[in-house]
Amino acid sequence: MPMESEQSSPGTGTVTEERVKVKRPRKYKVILLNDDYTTMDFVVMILETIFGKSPAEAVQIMLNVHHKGKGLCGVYSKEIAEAKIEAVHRKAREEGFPLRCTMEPE
Ligand code: TYC
Repeated sequence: MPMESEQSSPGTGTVTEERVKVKRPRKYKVILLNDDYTTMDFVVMILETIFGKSPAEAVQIMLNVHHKGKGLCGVYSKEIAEAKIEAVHRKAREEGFPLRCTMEPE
C-alpha cells in the first residue's frame, strides 16, 4: 500500500509533543482554636476520636492550643478536612461547647 509506506517513512511525520500538566491536589491543615469554655477533657476526646491521636499526643496538642491560641490537628485532603471540621463542630454543639476549628492550605 503506497500511501501507508509513504506516511510511515522516516523524517516525514509531524511530531507533536504534549506536556500534560498534572498537579497533586492541595492539602489542608486543620487548626483547632482555643476558647475559655470548652473543657480540656472534651478537647482531648475530640483529638483522640476525630483526629486519631494517642492519649499522650492529644493532651500535648490540647495544651499547645490552650497556651498558644491555636494548634495543628492534622493535614488532609480538602474533603476530609471539611468533614473533620464538621464533625468537631457537630459534637461540640451537641455538648454545648463553643469549640471551633478551621482549615488553611498547607
Ligand atoms: N482553654 C480551655 C480551658 O481552659 C481548654 C481548651 C483547649 C479549649 C483547647 C479549646 O481548642 C481548645 N478549659
